[in-house]
Amino acid sequence: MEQTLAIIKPDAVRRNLTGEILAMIQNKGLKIVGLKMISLTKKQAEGFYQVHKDKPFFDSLTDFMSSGPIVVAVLEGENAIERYRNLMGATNPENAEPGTIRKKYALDIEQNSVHGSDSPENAKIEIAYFFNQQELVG
Ligand code: IDP
Ligand code: MG
Repeated sequence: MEQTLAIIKPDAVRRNLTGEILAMIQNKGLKIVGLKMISLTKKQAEGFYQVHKDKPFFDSLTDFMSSGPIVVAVLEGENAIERYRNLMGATNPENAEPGTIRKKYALDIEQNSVHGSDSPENAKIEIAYFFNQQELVG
């Protein structure tokens, strides 16, 4: 069993897509074992996206991620990281496959509706950024 961190980003929460995106996740057989809605400060968004701090889009990305509520979820299942990345689709929605969340809902390469961890190491770090053990069901 593997766990991964999913985020429904402000562009999607704002458009009332939370339920539809969670349904797409559950329909793929991924189990939600942690879930909450929060608002990130600019500093918290910068902390989460530290790996991108030298990218030209860092300031704009962290403004966007702190522009409104997000929904953070921990997903569990066999091969959950890769399965959820496949469901999300490519970073740029223009390159995303039909049937993916980003193809369906993303507005552009930045406001692309969802986040997902990209490796077991990062999943652990990202889950711990938002959840303590008591907030995850067994
Ligand atoms: P990922 O979310 O598919 O893993 P990353 O390369 O890790 O993509 O980038 C993190 C986030 O930064 C993306 O989801 C997107 O919101 C934003 N981003 C990535 N590349 C660009 C870009 O070229 N311009 C603007 N925003 C970008
Ligand atoms: Mg990434």
